Amino acid sequence: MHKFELVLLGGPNSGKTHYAGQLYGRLQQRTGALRLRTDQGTPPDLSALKEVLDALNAGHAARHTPASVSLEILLPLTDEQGNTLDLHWPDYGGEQLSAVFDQRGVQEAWRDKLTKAEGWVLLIRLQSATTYPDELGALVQRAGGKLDASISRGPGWDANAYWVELLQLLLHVSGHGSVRRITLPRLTILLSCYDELGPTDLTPAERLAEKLPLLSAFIASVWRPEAISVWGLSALGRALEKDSKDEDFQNEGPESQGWVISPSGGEPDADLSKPLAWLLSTP
Ligand SMILES: Nc1nc2c(ncn2[C@@H]2O[C@H](COP(=O)(O)OP(=O)(O)OP(=O)(O)O)[C@@H](O)[C@H]2O)c(=O)[nH]1
Ligand SMILES: [Mg+2]
Repeated sequence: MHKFELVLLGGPNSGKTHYAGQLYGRLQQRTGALRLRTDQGTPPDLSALKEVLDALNAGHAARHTPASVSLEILLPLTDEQGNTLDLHWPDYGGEQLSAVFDQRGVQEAWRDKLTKAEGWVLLIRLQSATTYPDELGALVQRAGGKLDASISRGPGWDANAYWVELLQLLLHVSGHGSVRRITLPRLTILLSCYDELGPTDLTPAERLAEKLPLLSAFIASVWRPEAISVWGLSALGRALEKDSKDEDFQNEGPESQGWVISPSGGEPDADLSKPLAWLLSTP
C-alpha cells in the first residue's frame, strides 16, 4: 500500500474546498482515473466533503473555511491498474498561506508536511491574481524621458512576486533549495475557476505564462519539465453563491458539473481526478 502525502497551496477563495467536494463526488462514482476504495475496515471520516456535496446538491456554494481550520482527509483510492494508495487530502482556511508569506515563516506542522510530501498542488485563480501590467507602459515612457506621475499603484504585491517569493520560502524551509532543478516534490498547478477566463486556444501553461510570466519562468527554472504539469480546473463549471439555487446542480447533481483542461489543452474533461492521477503516477 502506498501512502501519498501532498501539500495543497492555495490562498483564500482559490477554490480548495469546492474542488475537494467535487473530487469526492467523482471518486465515489468510480468512473475516472482514480476511484474510492470500499474494502476498508473502518471507513474514513469524509463528513467535511459530504457537507460540500450537500450544499452543491441544494444548488448553492459551500461556506468559506475558517482561518483556524486545518483538516486532513484520508481518501482510500485505487487507480485504473488496480494499484491502491491512501491519499491524505488537506483543506484549511486560505489565510494560513497568506500568513506564511506575511510572517516569512512556517509553523513546524507545515514544515513537516512540506518536507515529506511527494507532491505539491498549487491552486491559482488567475482571474483574481493582482498584477501591475501598467508598470511596463510606465517603464517605456520613462525610457523616453517622460514619467507619467498619474499612474498609481494599488496596494499589495504583484502576484508574480508573491508566488515566487512564497515558493522560494517553501522550497527553502523544506530543504529542497533551488540550485539544482528538482523532480521531487512533483508539482501540479491547477488554474482554478478556469471558466472565469473564457475560451482560448492557449494551453493552461501558456495562460499561466501570459498572466504570470515571472512565476512561470521561476517554476521552469526550479523544476525539471517532466516533474511539472499545468491544468485548467473548473470544479463547478460556473459561479455559485451561498444563496444560489442553481437548477442544474439541483436536478442533475453536482457530478454533472465541473471539468479539467489537460496540460496539452483541448476539450473539457469531466474527470476531475486526472490531475491527481498524474501527480500520483510514478515518473
Ligand atoms: N466560477 C467558479 N467559481 C468557483 C469555482 N469553484 C469555486 N468557486 C467559487 O469560489 C469561491 C471560493 O471557493 P472555495 O472552494 O470556498 O475556496 P477556498 O480556497 O476553499 O477558500 P477558503 O476556504 O477561504 O480558503 C466560492 O464562492 C465558490 O463559489 C469554479 O469552478 N468556478
Ligand atoms: Mg475552503
